[in-house]
Order: sequence, then structure tokens, then C-alpha cells
Amino acid sequence: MVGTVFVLLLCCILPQGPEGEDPVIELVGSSDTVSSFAPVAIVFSQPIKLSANVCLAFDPPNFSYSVVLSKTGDTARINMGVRLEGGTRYTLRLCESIKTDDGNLYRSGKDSVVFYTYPSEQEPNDSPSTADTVIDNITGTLSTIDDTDWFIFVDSTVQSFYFFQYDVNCSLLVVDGGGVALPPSQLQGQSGLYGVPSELEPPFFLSVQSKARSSGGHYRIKLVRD
Ligand SMILES: [Ca+2]
Repeated sequence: MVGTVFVLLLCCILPQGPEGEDPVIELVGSSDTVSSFAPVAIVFSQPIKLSANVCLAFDPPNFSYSVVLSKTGDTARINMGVRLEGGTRYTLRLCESIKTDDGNLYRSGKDSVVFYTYPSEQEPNDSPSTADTVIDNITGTLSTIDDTDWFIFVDSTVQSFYFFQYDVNCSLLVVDGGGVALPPSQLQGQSGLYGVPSELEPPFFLSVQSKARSSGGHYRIKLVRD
């Protein structure tokens, strides 16, 4: 009984923050699916001190990450440091509790943020016979100046596709099932929406090739269906 009273009293004495709400951490952005190569941003519902140690436990593990906190203490950019697993559900938990400016607590070990990664290319995919099948989204990188990535489109409902490039200097080539390349002039490797010619019957192929002997960055292909 005495213990119960003490707990009740303690509940009333502990600071509850401006609205009395528990602080929460959420993913920034409208989508919970991200590229395996891209950073992730999280927002703290109640700001934390800039001196706070934001220690994160990834599941599956990633020990190469780094955190950059915004000057307002309410947003953190998490640079992954490595390429995450493609097509995977990730959970982020705090390794250490963090106090808010108002004395509330983000508790360690709680499930704080869940996000998913788009499927990513599986090397070797440097020829049509080893091409990765594109279902909806797929990400890739030109890891060396000699890297060429091939993708196969098998779905007849695909009308067009987006190609998003992030610091990739590349050219694109569409090849039909018989190995005949379409005129490359329409495909500059820039981010944009590319139409699939109506006469092109699946399966057909898209290759992403290094341009001017450059490498690095990453890209994403997103199919658009009718
Ligand atoms: Ca590649």
C-alpha cells in the first residue's frame, strides 16, 4: 500500500513536459521505404540537447552509421556509412535514453522507428542473362568505372518508368528481347520519366552504364503501370 502511494506520488512529481505527452521519434518524410544507399532523417517530437549522444541500435545491425543533429535539436540525419540490405525491414532503437529539453525521456530499447529498403541490384548483373528483375522499385550503384547493371522488365502493364539518379554519371540503354538496342538518344541517364515504346514487348532490358569513366552514387528505377 505504502509502495503504491509512493509510486502515485512519484507520477505526480515527475515532470511531464509541455503537453504531458511522452516524446516520440518518427521517420521524416511521406514514405517509410528508402533506398539502401540513402540517409534517413528522424524527428524528435520534443527537442533534445545538442550535446546528447544519439546512440542507435539497428536491426539488422549497422555499426557504420553517423548522426548529424539539427541546430534546433529536433531532427537528426542518419548517414548509413554502408549500403543497407535491400528489400529489408529495419528497426531503430535508442541504445541510451535521451532527456528532452523539458526533462522528459526517450527511453532506450523502445521500438522507435521502423523503415523499409527498396530491393537493390544483385551483382553480378552485368549481362542480360544475369539481369535483375524489376518488380516495382529497384536501386543500384555503379561501383566501379567498368560496372554495368542490367535489368529485365517482364510485366506488360508497365507504361513507363522513373529513373532517379543521385550523383551517378551514367547512360541508359533499352534493349528488346531479341537483343536490338533502341536509339540511345532518348535516354540520357538524367532523372526523369521514360516512356516504354508501345511496340516494345516484354521481356525487355534496361542497362545502366558508367559514363566518362565515372563511378559512385546510386540510382533508383520505379515502374509506372497503367
Ligand atoms: Ca552495380
